[in-house]
Amino acid sequence: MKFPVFFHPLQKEHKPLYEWAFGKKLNHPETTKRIESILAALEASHNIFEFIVPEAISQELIHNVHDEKLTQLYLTAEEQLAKGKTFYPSVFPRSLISKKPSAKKLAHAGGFCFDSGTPLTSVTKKVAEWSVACANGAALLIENKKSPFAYSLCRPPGHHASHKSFGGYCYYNNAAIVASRWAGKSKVAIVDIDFHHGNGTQDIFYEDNRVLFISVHGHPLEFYPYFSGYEEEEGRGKGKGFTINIPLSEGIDGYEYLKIIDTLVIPALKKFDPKFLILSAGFDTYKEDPIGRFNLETDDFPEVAARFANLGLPTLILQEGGYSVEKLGVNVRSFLEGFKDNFKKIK
Ligand code: Q9C
Ligand code: ZN
Repeated sequence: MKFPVFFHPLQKEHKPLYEWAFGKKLNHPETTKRIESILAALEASHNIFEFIVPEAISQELIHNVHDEKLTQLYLTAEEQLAKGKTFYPSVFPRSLISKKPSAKKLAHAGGFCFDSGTPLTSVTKKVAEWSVACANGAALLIENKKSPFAYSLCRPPGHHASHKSFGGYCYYNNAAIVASRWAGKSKVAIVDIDFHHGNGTQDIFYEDNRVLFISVHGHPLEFYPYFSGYEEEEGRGKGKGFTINIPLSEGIDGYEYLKIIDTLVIPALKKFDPKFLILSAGFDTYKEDPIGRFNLETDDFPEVAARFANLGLPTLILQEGGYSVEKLGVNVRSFLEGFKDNFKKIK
């Protein structure tokens, strides 16, 4: 059996040009070169990977997780922005007595957004929907037992997007949308191995005991998203204990990283005993990544993947970050091959 890979060509139309960070206008790291790099690497191994174009999804699927106002705002961008024009929110309300933002006014977008790196365009709604569709297509294949695992080339990524806010290059939370549906029937674990804390996914399931969320990331005292991902965040109410944050200092190498996976992540997963596993797979942990500050090498990725494959769980692997366009494709391929080679059968 080949490794199923979900991708829709319309995801290529997403072209954020720049981001505002530290008072500067920077070239946007989340470019179409990223998918080109991944597609080229996987296509070069077409004897191993099978490409599948997903079917469209319903709005309802998205609104199991996201406030309809978020969709309304993306629709406003679709209707009001000329082709190629971008809108960057620059006022973000903080006051508890502030007026509720209107999803019909682009100038109010800051009311649904938490950073200045995630622009709206006329295609935001469409591309974000196709990214969800990839995740959903892969999820359906797994739950229908057509394949024990699948990879979804999600772009834009999702793990920073929360119930009613976008940011961190993310518009809809692909992982959370699948997890929320699966959690209706079975226990689900999400392991987030992107360099950045998956604040959106954490928020969405913070009071939920059906979804275990584990994130291993650069310490938020130093790194984006700064305001979440601390060790003491461990869930609330009946969700207490079902969020696990493992912030790490910069420069960590593959050996140290794997030790964290082996001693903290895998035991927590075994204890929770989920029926489904979702990997929020970011590759900005790579040593040459322009944003991340860990030191993982290409050969470390199959090792990381092997740890999860050994669990023998139905597993959905979702693309999150990873900005070394030179090596991103090779790193993704190494990870997926490592996963496939070590997956025996569903336990
Ligand atoms: N230019 C994901 O990896 N900007 N999002 C940092 C450095 C935000 C990363 C500033 C990073 C968001 C999905
Ligand atoms: Zn990231």
